[in-house]
Amino acid sequence: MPRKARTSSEFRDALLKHLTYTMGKDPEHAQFFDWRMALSHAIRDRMVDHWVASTRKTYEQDGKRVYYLSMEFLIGRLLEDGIFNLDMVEEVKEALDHFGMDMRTILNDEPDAALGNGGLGRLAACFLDSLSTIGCPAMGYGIRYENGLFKQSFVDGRQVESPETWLQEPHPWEFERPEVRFTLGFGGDVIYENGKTLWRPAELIQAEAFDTPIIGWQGKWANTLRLWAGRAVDPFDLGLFNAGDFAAAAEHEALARTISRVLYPEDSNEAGKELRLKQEFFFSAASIRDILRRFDSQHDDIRMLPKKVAIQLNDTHPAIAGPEMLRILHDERGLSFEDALEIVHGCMNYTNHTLLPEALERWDERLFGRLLPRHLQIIDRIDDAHYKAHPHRTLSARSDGQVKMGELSFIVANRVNGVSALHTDLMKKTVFRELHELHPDRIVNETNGVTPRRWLHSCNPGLSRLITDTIGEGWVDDLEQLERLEPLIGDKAWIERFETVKSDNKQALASYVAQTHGVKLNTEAMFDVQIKRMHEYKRQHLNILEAIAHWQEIKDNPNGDWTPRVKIFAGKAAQGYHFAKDIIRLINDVAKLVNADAATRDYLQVIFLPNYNVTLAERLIPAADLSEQISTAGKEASGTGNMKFALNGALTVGTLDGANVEIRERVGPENFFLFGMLADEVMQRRMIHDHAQQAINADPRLARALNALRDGTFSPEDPGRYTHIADNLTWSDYFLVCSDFSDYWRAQREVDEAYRNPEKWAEMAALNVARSGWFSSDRTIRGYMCDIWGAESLLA
Ligand code: 26V
Repeated sequence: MPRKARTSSEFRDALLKHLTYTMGKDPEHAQFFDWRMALSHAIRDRMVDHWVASTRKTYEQDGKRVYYLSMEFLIGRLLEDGIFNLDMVEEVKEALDHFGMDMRTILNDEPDAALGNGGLGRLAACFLDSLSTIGCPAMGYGIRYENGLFKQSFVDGRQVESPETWLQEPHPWEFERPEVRFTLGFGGDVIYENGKTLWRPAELIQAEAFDTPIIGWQGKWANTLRLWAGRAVDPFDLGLFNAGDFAAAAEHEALARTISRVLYPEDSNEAGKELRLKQEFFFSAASIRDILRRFDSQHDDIRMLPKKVAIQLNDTHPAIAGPEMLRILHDERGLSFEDALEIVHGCMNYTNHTLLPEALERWDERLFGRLLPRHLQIIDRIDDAHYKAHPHRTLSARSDGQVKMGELSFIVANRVNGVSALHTDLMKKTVFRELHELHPDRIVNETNGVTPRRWLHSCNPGLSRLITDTIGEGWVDDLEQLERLEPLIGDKAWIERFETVKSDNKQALASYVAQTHGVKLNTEAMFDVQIKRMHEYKRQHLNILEAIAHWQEIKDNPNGDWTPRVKIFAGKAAQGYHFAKDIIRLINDVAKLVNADAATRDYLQVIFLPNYNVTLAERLIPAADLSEQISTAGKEASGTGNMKFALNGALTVGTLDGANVEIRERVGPENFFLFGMLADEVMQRRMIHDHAQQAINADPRLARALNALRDGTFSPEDPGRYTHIADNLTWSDYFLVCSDFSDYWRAQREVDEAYRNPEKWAEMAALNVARSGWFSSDRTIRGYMCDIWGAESLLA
């Protein structure tokens, strides 16, 4: 029998076996869910073989291991990812065909693992993929949230949140590890006993491990994502139960579970803050214990730790890991404070992901001291040691009644990195200016990247096929090979195939939108896409204001020669961020009016798709013509969506912010629509007290669009609904929407002009693809391995 035929019948048998013995169903009665679970288990079996082999090799080689501590891992769906990474697409299709099942339907049955908010969490997921593809021995540590990021729907155009319940049905990818449990404490006292300082926590809780295998490209290596779940030390108080207090008897259990219940509870009230700090300590402390336990199982000299362990703090959320490790080494293991600090410093590194002042973590020292009294003392000693080494400066982690997690992370870390060239530069000049002067070699840059497996090969099979037909398959784990497409771009037949891929992807998106939302999109029009979290600095309101002005102009001259556009938005707003929620509502109200306008609807459509998540991004990005990356310069640390769009052949309209700067450099300024002030111009502009009014006075289009917000054009039933947005933009406009409006308008008209020449547009788009290879997260991870971790691949 030929090999292929045998393997596919083997896989078919494996699938049937799981349907029968794992799910307890026969093919006649199985539902989609049963098929998906059976398929997931059959794929998982294949992963486990690689996983066990990788783990064994890691122990044998005893090289340096990397531990990536992150409060968020936005991994999305895993089944399709697994099938693609194991290169089993054809085999799976055949096996499902045999049983009369459609692969797409089965894959679409899987819920997203939405264990993250946005960029930071998705980056962590791309990094896991790259670490496994490269064969770097690594482990991700995070929290197994029972409820991931909320679901978003719209009622009368307004965002409504509902809980996300991905764990209500069995999750086939994780292995519960009841034997891996650590008991952790909160509160209590610090006591001094026989010359030793010891922490006696008042409240105890357990962290239980759940492991998910993370398979790399072609299954050559697999690492582990270990997520911690909260468990009660003593789940049930029989004494209370017998005394008749049934609620109190189970209270322990409920409290313990709360800790891993929700992703980022609201940060605006004291109770919420306390729970978040508890979550941070909970997963950091469990991870540190696990790391030390693993090290101890193979070594007996703790001084070797920095040679064997590199820990990466994904933002400051796990920063408490530093003081906790110090506490264990000093208080529990008896090392001198100085030696312990040196060891911790040798292991820890910190990535900063934002310069926004409101997002820099700071804890009230009373709250901090109440939950973690010993850690507060240790932070003081870290400050003292730092001051002793640099006596002429008073830079401390604890000051003004607060514990500053950014400063703490910087002082403890061996390396500190930013996530794009511009952001790293601004870090040195702004938030960490003084610390950078003291430690000029500590800050390094590692520009973000995205995994080409998920963000091209699997989400855009048409383009993937065209690329593979042209240059072979090597690009999937060596993305800079995309350069080899460049000579083909002048080839008419090739560029036509490239155009066909994009138009098929647009068609597919349009059918999906028609089916799910009942809106018919004009696929001849340019698909102009802005998808990301809702935030004033990301300026979705700049985009919609330009759309309003454009609509007004088309209405003035409905027989003009307009370039048709479909403006697509998606993104969630934080529950308590009312201004961002009002921008969503505004976009929905504009969509309602504009899409119903017979005079303009052939030229302009607007749609806001609900519940943006990884899966929706995978549908939208391959279908985009234009990528909106329009943040106020200096505010977006990097962006990673910007890279995904360029890689999938969308052109960017954007500011010189974050990684846009590097994207433009690489794809060529002639293939990028630039507008807006530069980061330093932004700072200058803010000094002008009436910058917004000046901009409005100078641009009648902007004035007219703002008037439409004020006069109730988009909310006739409630004319005052958007006055506050117009007022905000007129009187304060911190993010300089008005000041950048005219130049944005100019860039958008250039976009229109360029789109009218389809051949030229396709060439520019194809150049974006060919020149985006550097934005692979494989390149980013190699940078971390070399500049930060000193880790090596274990693949031959
Ligand atoms: C901060 C806060 C503070 C207020 C309470 C809730 C909350 C939640 C998360 C954060 C940190 C957000 C940091 C973040 O996601 N940064 C993004 O990181 C991406 C990966 O490096 C980068 O591409 C984006 O530009 C950056 O915004």
